[in-house]
Amino acid sequence: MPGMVHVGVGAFHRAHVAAYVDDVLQFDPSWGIIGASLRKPDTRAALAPQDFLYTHVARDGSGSRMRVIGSLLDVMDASQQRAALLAAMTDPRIRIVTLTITEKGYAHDPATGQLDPHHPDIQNDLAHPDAPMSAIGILAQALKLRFTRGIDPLTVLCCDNLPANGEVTARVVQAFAMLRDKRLADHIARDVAFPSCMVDRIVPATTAEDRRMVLEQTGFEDAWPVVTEPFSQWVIEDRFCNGRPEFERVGVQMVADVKPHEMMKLRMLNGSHSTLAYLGYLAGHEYVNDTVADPAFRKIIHELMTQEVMPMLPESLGDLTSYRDQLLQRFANPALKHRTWQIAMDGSQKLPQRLLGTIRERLAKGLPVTRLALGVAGWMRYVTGIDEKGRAIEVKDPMAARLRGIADVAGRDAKQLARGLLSVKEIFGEDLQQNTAFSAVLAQHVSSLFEQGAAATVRNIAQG
Ligand code: CS2
Repeated sequence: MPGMVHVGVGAFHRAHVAAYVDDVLQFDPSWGIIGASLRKPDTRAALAPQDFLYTHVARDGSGSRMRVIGSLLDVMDASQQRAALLAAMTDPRIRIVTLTITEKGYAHDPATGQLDPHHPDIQNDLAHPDAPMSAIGILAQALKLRFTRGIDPLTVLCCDNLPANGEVTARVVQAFAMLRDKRLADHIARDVAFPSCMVDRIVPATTAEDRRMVLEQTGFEDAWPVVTEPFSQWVIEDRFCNGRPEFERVGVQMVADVKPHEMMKLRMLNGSHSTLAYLGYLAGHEYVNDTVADPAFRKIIHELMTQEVMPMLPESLGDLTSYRDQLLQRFANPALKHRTWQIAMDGSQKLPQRLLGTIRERLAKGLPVTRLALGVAGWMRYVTGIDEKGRAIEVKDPMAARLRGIADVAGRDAKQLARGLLSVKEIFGEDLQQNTAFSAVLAQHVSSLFEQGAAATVRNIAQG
């Protein structure tokens, strides 16, 4: 029976939340998931012929564990099935909506977390509130229909890698509702729960090779299996407004305040990931595990976490050395082919919570930011769109054109490139461009990346 709707049925959802819910269904069948894809019909097309069942492969150097996930009851293509999706979202049996729509799906300003009312999707959905296209517009419409029909509200559970992700979601949905109808905005503020949560599982995009491996090992042709690591973590704030599964029975941590966990994960895992992605890509590494196999890269990531990130995290988290060591081991997983290019995507939406928060706190205390700034400099060098051999980089980012424009004006002038990109307020806010210590270390790193390349720059810093 359906109990949840999930918006954004990508590989991450199918490897993480859908697997937890599959475990829940063993003892409580009322929480099946109706999925929706907002942009592409491909997930529905692949999974419908196989009844939305798919193979889940968790693997590392020691082997793999396969299972079939049965928690997805349907996957709708929202652009073709909007009415059906809104009908599902207003079904009283549906009590939770989960989201993985990536950072850019929130149509917010990454530096401030506020809704961007000029965003084209938001403009579209304000003009056509009954036929929304964005996740925010769809949520607002579903909440409105439930409200006017007297159906209990939904809990909205954001599962994207944003700090205080529930608060961000609440803020943008309320701001959007306010532009439509104040009564709706008041209802959302009063009655709808938006718990924050921390999600963690590394899930590279599925490849043709993965499909071949599943066929070979199971004898079944699966159009869209997911391949992930054995590790999985989900920490949720226990604030639901209309019931919830007994998540604690399937390994989910239910807590009163998720902030320290989120901060730890975003700054340690994702901060390291982005740093490895930009510098690794520039140094010619296709995968994360190849990048950390290079001792200089491994060393700077170890130092980045130990010296620059860990001292700034809340003391309540305790000793983080084993968390750090486990991360380094997870990055080195030889069975996951996680492309640096995949993680490099959408940097404008990722840098603030992954690297810039720690940088701000350290600068305020006069502490050095050498390695964190190297990650940011790697991003600056990457968004020029030309690699170290003079070939084009396919930079995927909603701000790619604007960033490329700044890079084209700067050419190989490191200072100007750093200054130009630092002035992008949506990423760096107003403060960081005025910090001379930060712009100086950035310009120095960018210059080294231009002159010596990423591999040599990383080696020099690793040697101290
Ligand atoms: C990665 C994340 O693509 C990325 O930006 O850093 O998807 C990362 O793999 C997950 O957050 C791990 O939980």
